[in-house]
Amino acid sequence: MPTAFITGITGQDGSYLAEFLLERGYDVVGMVRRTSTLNFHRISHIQDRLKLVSGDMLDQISLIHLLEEHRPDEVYNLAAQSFVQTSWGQPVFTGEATALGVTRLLDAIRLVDPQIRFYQASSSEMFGKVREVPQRETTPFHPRSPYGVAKVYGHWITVNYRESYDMHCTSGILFNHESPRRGLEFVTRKITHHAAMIKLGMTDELRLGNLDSRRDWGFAGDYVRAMWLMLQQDIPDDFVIATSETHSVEEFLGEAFSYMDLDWKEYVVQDPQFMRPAEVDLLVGDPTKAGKKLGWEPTVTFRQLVRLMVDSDLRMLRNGETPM
Ligand code: NAP
Ligand code: G4F
Repeated sequence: MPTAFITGITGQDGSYLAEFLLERGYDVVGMVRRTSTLNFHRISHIQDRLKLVSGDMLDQISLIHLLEEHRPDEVYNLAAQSFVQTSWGQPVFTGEATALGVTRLLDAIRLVDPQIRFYQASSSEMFGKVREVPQRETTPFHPRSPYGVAKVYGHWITVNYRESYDMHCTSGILFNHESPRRGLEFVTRKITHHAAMIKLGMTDELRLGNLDSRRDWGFAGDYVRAMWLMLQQDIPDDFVIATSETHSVEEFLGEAFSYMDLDWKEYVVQDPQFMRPAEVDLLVGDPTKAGKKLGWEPTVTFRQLVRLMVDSDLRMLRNGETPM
């Protein structure tokens, strides 16, 4: 059985990737950081099939020891301070976790076993103020937040270890991907969760920032499959993963609210606290290379994605479940 080591296993993508790899017969080792209260809600249904181990992207020794002990074949680096808005308030922490954390992990692999295959969770936020539409692997980067800057560092250090040490290091440049397990602070989940609460009479207001920005939103379950496909290639490379469709925040609102026969204009209040110092106005990816080389394509449409998230939030709220 191959062994996979996942950082960020408690997050949205970590939970879907762990499910995916377990189904393929992998032994899955997930790194979690110590917290005063458990936050395993996204992986509680598979927890007995995982090996959860303690470590932190800020702590080099923990990474080296964990790799020495578990000797994985594949490492998926999903851990990051991943919320763009927070990165202005905590730029140094974001740099430590999201940028330098990648080097710590790559160096740990180089020391313990340079044959380990490595996946880096790069981001369409690197394109920022876009220089080309749609964005491809060759589109120049122009990040617009400390998070985006940190991800550019993570991307290039991954390329650098590939070129310097001939290691199997791959960077997946993933566009926004969502699911019922998306954090409540991200705009899609914030919208679907509030729309469901409004439908159930639990609130009558949704406070948002910029409604004009456009994103290429796909389904997280599809995107973790792409991560695995990338590490099965003989030659490591960089891949854009996207749907090639773009929609505005306002369109997402319209889709979610109209699905429940609600008019979003009656409930949404624009609030300056959710505006960003610098915005990424338009993201839309070109996944042609992933289609050709990996045989990857998305299976969930924009409308299906919105509806499956709304349905899940309605169900959770009706059942009194703690939101994921
Ligand atoms: P997420 O839900 O925010 O999960 C982030 C994970 O990183 C959590 O498990 C978190 O642990 C962990 N983490 C944070 N700081 C850490 C540290 N210092 N040491 C160890 N673990 C740490 O993010 P996601 O949406 O699953 O995204 C996964 C990765 O893909 C991230 O790197 C993100 O930046 C990147 N990405 C995401 C998207 C997207 O649209 N979702 C698009 C492109 C790239 P806790 O649970 O303890 O906080
Ligand atoms: O949902 P968001 O916070 O996602 P954002 O900034 O695009 O970042 C996500 O996708 C990246 C990939 O491109 C990942 F790398 C990153 O880790 C993360 O997963 O915001 C989307 C858009 C922004 O333009 C934001 O200004 O929605 C706008 N927005 C408007 N009102 C809001 C709000 N965003 C949030 N989070 N909350 C609001 O109230």
